[in-house]
Amino acid sequence: MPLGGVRNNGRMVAAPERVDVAIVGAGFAGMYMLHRARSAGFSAHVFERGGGVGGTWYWNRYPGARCDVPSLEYSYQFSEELQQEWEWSEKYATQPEILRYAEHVADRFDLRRSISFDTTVQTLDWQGEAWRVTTTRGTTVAQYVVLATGCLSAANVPRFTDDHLYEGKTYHTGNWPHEGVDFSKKRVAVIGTGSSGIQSIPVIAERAEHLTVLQRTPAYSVPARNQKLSPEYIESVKANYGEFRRKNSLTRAALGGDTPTGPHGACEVSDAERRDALEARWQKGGLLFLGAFNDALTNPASNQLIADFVREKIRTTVRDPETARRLSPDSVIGCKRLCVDTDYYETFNRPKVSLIDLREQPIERFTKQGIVFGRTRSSSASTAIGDEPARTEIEFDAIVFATGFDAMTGAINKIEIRGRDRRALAETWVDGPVNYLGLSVHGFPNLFMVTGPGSPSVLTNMIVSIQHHVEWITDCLARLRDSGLTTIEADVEAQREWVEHVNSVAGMTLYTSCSSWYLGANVYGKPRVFMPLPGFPAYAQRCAEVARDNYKGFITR
Ligand code: N01
Repeated sequence: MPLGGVRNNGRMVAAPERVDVAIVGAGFAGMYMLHRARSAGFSAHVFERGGGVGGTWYWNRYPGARCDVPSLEYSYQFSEELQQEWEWSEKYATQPEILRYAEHVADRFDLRRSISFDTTVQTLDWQGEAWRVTTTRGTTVAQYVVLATGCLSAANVPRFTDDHLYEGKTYHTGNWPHEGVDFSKKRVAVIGTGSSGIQSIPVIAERAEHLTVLQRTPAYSVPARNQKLSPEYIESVKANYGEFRRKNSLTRAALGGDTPTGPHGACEVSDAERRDALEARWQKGGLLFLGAFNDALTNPASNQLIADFVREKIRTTVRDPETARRLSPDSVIGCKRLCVDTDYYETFNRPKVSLIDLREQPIERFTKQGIVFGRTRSSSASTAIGDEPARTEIEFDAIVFATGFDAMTGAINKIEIRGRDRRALAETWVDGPVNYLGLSVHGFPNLFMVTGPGSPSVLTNMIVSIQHHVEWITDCLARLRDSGLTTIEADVEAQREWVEHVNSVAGMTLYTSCSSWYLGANVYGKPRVFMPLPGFPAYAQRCAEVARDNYKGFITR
């Protein structure tokens, strides 16, 4: 069952035989790493499997794809000229606009001459003093390697019985054809209702003859309230961009400094006050909905009240009570990443959209024309969902997999990485991705991760975390050079303490209470370890202290 491919729009740049810093990935992390390393006087080269820059925004071209962090925040802050000259058009930028921005950055900072596109890094071998980087096109020796591989870049494509028999078109949201897909006059299925599904479903529904949404777990979604940005608002942010950025970096998720988290717990206020606070955030739209109260992700009772509010919104939006019931999650809100939508729940009021709850009607097998759905005991009383009777084959012209990613470690594990004593990273990580500061792994000298497991990464505005990591890594490399040192590696004891710290911070929250991709629970056989560290400001402070303390917890030689 081949999934739709992508067109290559890159150009070929040969990699040097030797380089100070080899960078894997030309997304926002890899591009900035290249720029920063060069600016610090290092030779650097990027290897990118795609045909262009942009990383996640290069691959995720599905209908409706846009960022759910406001564009004035989801952008680099390292260059005042760049942030002043670039004009975002909407509160939440679309994928094409973000990709244009990435391309602009690549041109503006003359990055492309040091990027080999269409080049996949296959193995990394530590040679005692440097890394041998083997790609699909050759070999380069690098003193340092930076993995800028992205947290959500290895597509998760679940296998189903007889899926090879299906003869219609199949697509994964994270690997969308560059030429786009015309769904008009097509009977389409979307599998998955995470952020990608929730963004694409309303847009696919516009064109498709019929859309069937296959939902395993309902997600919580809040309205985006996207809008054009007014010149006055842009000007007001740009007039004091530094302060705007500073305020954002002081929040837990490094975003939304202008809308601070409410000062109370949800149980500490009256019903009317709670409703007003939640309604105000609902009307404003976006991820900061969860910041109405300061204990949304620490107090189960508060979380329940916030979840009740959203369930009521679903009930009052979706006209068919059965469909509304099926769309209503019963889990902890925010445990899986909150989704942000435009007309998601409203879409289920369209006669040409149906919902199949896979917990009641599981996918039994694929056929030449479509999917056969089974029936569970709990669903046997009701044999129909929307127009579709239970235990039946439904024909589809196209099936969209919005089934997510092997997050945080997936792209790293695709590379065969052998460190000191030829030990494989996959072996070191067999019980979970041990690391120090989310930046480094014991036994793998001179290897850095950008927004790796163990760092706040996906719980934050990614660009803030990326910029922080890149700057920390570059400063570290410069300090080593200035001190006449050539290798750095995480100390095993510091690593053990760090893993314990991440687990204990995560354990104080409700994040660990559901089967999320943060825990690796969406990928069969993946160890269940909560990977990101909640809380950007404390993390950034710790990294600064480590650096000030001569890279405490690292062994340097
Ligand atoms: O992936 P997901 P995503 N059978 O893992 C279902 C970021 N992002 O691509 O919940 C049936 O969230 C799965 O069901 P379940 C953002 O951080 C950001 O949507 O596992 N269903 C779930 O419904 C986001 O969190 C933006 O039971 C199966 C869905 O597929 C992250 O990327 C936009 C299945 C996967 O949801 C990932 O989002 C898009 C199976 N075998 C993404 N396997 C923005 O900035 C999986 N599913 C807006």
